[in-house]
Amino acid sequence: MSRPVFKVLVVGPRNVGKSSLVARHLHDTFEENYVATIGVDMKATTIELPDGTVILSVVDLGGQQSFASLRLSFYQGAHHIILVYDTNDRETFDAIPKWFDGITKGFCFSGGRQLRGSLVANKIDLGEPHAVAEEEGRLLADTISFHFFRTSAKTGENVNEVFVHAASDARESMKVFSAE
Ligand SMILES: Nc1nc2c(ncn2[C@@H]2O[C@H](COP(=O)(O)OP(=O)(O)O)[C@@H](O)[C@H]2O)c(=O)[nH]1
Ligand SMILES: [Mg+2]
Repeated sequence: MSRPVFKVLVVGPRNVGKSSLVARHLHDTFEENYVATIGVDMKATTIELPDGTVILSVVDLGGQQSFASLRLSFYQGAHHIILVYDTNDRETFDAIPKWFDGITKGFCFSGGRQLRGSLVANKIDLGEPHAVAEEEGRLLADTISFHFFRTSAKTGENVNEVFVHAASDARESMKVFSAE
């Protein structure tokens, strides 16, 4: 039986932990030393859902401004967007609406497809008080109709949940789509 493949993008400002979340999910590892993602990194992962296996093609997009037009081309056809900020760095949270706008512009709405995604508050292991309160994150997630997660790539808390949700949400979107 063929397995459905869904395209998932991990996006957001630099240094928030995008690549770390992907590495935690894929290899269950964590690296303290920062290595900037140059351009784009693509990985595939298999997710077992209760009603079948799906494959996610995970695109980890470098946050540098010079890659803005490259990013735009990747947004097209994405099934789920994982938008990440650092819960201890307010600037990264304040930048999220701008990122969301960029995604909306690049995303192709053809055929009535909806933009679906998750808003991820990462680095919750760094302790209270966080620069961005949990409630603010939830409110923003509600505003853009994204699912909200609080994660730590360092401890692994909630990381797999994000990818499992992305997989089931992506598949759900296809059901809605094909039912129309
Ligand atoms: N304490 C802590 N540090 C993290 C976490 N996630 C990432 N980092 C660190 O933050 C830095 C940036 O991570 P990286 O994944 O490269 O960010 P990216 O630019 O968004 O891909 C690295 O030094 C990571 O070790 C986390 O959940 N907790
Ligand atoms: Mg990176």
